Amino acid sequence: MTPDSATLLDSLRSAVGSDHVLTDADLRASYETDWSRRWHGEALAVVRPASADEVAAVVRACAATGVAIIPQGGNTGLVGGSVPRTHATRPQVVVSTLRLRELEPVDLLAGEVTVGAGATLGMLQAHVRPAGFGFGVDLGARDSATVGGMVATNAGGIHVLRYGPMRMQLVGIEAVLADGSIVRRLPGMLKDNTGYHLPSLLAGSEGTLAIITRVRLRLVPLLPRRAVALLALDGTAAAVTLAGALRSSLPSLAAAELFFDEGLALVLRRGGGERPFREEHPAYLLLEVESRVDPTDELAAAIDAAGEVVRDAVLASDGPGRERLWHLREGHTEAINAEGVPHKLDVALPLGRLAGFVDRVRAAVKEAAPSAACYLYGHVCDGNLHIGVIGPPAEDEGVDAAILRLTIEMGGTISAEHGIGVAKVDWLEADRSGADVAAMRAIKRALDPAGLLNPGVIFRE
Ligand code: FAD
Ligand code: 2HG
Ligand code: ZN
Repeated sequence: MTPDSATLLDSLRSAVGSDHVLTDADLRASYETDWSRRWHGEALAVVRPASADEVAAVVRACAATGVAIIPQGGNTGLVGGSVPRTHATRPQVVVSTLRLRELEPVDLLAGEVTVGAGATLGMLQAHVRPAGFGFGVDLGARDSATVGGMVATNAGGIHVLRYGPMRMQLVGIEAVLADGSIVRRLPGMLKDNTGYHLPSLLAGSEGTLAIITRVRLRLVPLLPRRAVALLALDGTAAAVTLAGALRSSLPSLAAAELFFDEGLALVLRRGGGERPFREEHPAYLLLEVESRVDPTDELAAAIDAAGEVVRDAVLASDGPGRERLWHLREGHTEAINAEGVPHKLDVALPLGRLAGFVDRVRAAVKEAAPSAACYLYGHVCDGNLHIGVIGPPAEDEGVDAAILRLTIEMGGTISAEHGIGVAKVDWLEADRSGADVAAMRAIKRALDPAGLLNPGVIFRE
């Protein structure tokens, strides 16, 4: 250990207490490898501050010694941005937000709440439910993903078609900047046009501009009655057209999720359960409707009205039945991870091109990695497709490059909801214009001139 490192550890211990500076390799391990196991690096320490002031003291100590800071919430991110870098040019400290978990009372007049960045989505949902509210963003990692991590990645998930991504739920923010100063604006006013909107800037910044410590969020009415249907269709184009039509004809529509038979078979093989339909079908569309009154009949009528495009359908209104159907979609991520270390891509296409992309991306993967297994699934109304590839070694970028090249060629985006992280750092300039990237770099330089916050994420160092 260098004298500088020893000084830094002393400063960190006096900032947060010795119990919350983890230097032992066993204790650090779960913070150093990401959820997919593709990304890994070593940290000098993992630090667990309990307040914005403690975070500021940690940042100042790291800044004084030039040590890089890796902000981390639930470590469920899928682009390698939440763990230390393998080939780092300087020592790294993970700053975990998991002790920033305060849940303030729901503001019933404004329909808003302020919560600590380390609270999980599940904690937020359980906190606001008794007050008659729900939260507009939901995703499969709800019991681990933190609110701060979700803001930092501008997470999307299953209800974007109705409420938009995380950025659209943000009313205010508290965050620690790279110089240790604290910006705090948690006004409880949806209307606040006083200059640049820092919450919007920090949404999607992936830990490169600030450490978010608290957020003020707008809430949505709790719609407790739900029904889910799984439809068998003859392809992606039918799913896109039907989901598009249901946006206007089925006002209670809350989710429309697409998957295919390879993924369904894998989820059943890994997690057990029965096939929902006797035959295999080219595509499956899961629909969820939510309302104050039972929306089952409305959903059934919409499926009837769709006519022959629906080859088969199952519908569930009771909790266990809905969960069984949702598991067929949400179980994809875990089932693929259980097969090996996945290559994970998260793209979006203009909706008119999604079906063509599905055909072409399968061919592109076959050409780049002939023996690989490829799973496609996603949020159809957002044009957002997830691609999980098992087979090529983790460090082999060939299949990733083939998918991203095709995405750009077809006018799509290389990151729909997971971010750039380290995984797609060499692709930002292929997706965004030179002027866009120059403006982003200018913001980064202005707020973090020494490049301390999450170096190597979004931009190559
Ligand atoms: P982490 O993984 O800890 O961090 C993610 C990024 O945010 C990193 O760059 C990190 O440095 C930064 N960060 C974290 N906390 C802070 C903070 N307080 N301040 C500044 N920067 C911070 N994502 C979706 O968008 N939609 C989905 O449907 C979805 N489903 C998922 C399902 C599963 C099973 C899994 C494993 C992941 C899923 N994800 C999904 C990805 C992941 O859950 C989200 O990206 C989530 O927002 C990450 O939150 P986290 O707290 O785990 O963040
Ligand atoms: C989902 O929609 C998540 O299930 C995770 O965004 C996607 O497994 C993935 O890559
Ligand atoms: Zn997703």
